[in-house]
Amino acid sequence: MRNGADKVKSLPLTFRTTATAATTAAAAALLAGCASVSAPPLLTPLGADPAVECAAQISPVPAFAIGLPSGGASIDSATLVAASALAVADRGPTPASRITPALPAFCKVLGRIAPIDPKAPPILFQVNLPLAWNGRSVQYGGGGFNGVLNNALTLVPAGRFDQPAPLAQGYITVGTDSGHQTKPGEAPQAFAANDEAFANFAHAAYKKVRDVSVVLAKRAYGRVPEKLYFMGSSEGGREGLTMAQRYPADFDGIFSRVPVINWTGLMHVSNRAGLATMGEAWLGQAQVELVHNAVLTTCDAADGSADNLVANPVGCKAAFDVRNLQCVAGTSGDHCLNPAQVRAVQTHHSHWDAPFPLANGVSRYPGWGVSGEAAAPFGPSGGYRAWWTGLSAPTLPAKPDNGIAWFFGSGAIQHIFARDPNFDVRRYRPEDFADRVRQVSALMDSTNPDLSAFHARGGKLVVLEYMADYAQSPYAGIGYFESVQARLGAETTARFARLYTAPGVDHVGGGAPANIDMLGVLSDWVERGQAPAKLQVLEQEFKPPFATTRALPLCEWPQWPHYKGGAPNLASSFECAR
Ligand SMILES: [Ca+2]
Repeated sequence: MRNGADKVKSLPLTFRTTATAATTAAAAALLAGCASVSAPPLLTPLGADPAVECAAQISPVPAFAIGLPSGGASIDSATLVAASALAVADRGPTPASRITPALPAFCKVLGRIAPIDPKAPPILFQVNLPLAWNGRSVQYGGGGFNGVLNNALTLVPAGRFDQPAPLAQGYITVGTDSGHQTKPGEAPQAFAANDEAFANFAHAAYKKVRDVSVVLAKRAYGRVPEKLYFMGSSEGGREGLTMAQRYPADFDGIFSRVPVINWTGLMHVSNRAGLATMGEAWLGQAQVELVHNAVLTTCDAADGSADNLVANPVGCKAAFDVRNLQCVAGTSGDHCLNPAQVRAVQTHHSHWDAPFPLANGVSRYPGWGVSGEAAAPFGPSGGYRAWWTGLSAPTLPAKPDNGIAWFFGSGAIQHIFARDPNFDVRRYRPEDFADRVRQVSALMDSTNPDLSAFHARGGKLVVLEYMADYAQSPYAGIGYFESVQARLGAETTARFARLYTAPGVDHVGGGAPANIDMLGVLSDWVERGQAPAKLQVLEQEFKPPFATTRALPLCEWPQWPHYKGGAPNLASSFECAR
């Protein structure tokens, strides 16, 4: 993953000091004068001398300042980093990863939170302190199984390419490795052998790092953040929901993009996805394109606009029947699917039922949807090949070019549920590990529909699902949101939470318009009481000024963008309706 670290010049610290933040009104007014006229934020400088103040961050944070049983935090380094310029890479694992946003000079604080179990790894964190602070913070969520330090310097999830990163807007930004570092050659799930490391990954690390970051803010600027935001995608989206559910007092605004909500279900259905494509059931590139094109033939024009976008993926899933692609008896080849391949796609589209209730009474993981099946597999990644089928049929143990679902799912069964790295997942049955499955589900699944405490404290939540996501099923997020509505009532839910769905977009934001300034949307809602309305998602060029090539209205579930006439790349040509 690219970041700005290789582009910035670090200024070594030559002295230490105990100076506290100077927040003189004159300096704040001077800085505030640079902001917009309508609502100038009061910017707080990082001390009269930022180098001195940055160096002062080096002192430890005691365990009692952390709201969970914990060791204390120590600061490894506090470094004033020079400003860095915008850069765009030719390729990257995700669209947003190609953009390295411009950053102003800032104070980079690296540290670690000591574990309770001496065998557990520390929780590493990075807190970036702007030289002119807007009084708020943004904590970044992780991805996959984490295990790498998130530097919180990138675009936020779904962020527009043409907008500044939060740090450049004056936010403190916060990232963590969630309490383990994945070592080269080691399975990404191996860390879970240690219970404290696993609990950190599940929820505790994000809470502990949040509490440390508040102490650092107070130390640096003389006051705690007025508003705290959490923005995460995928695993990071799960972390955001987990914060709203477990620590409802801690964040004011949370954005969960493509969240891995029912984590236990997803790991089981991902393992199933690999098993379903072993042997002759595996789909190669020709078969993937066959399914993709058949979906487009069935559904593209049927939504009103033949624009290579399936705008109504729910209706399309109901209309599409993969059995129509089955080879007639006695034939085979790239123009049709063999019966095993047809069954594999049917399995992929169908739900998975746990043999007993998981956390919060959830026992079903919904099947995947349709559209975007043949999206390019790597850089940016999407479609069946990246997540499901890979570039070769699944093997045991998984090979690097197998689908990520198999890599993640079979590894999770082995390392986390069966707790045997060599376990043969072909004979796995959840019933045989029922206690452990329930234990993991209680830790990991962010399926608690009771967000009343988060609502009562004024918290705001936005969930965004991409409907061509093959890493996790967008229908899991839809199911979760409907469970919140069922619990709290649709009217109450609408006062503090929204679910949006964007058609044609893959897990990482490619394939269709996906970009939106959700930090701006959230802060308008949290700080000015302006609920989200008339949102749009953009597809943008990968070069400054990042011109918009296509836009769509971003519709609240269960609406989707209906074509009403005009150029199909303009949002004004569509309207949200059921
Ligand atoms: Ca269409």
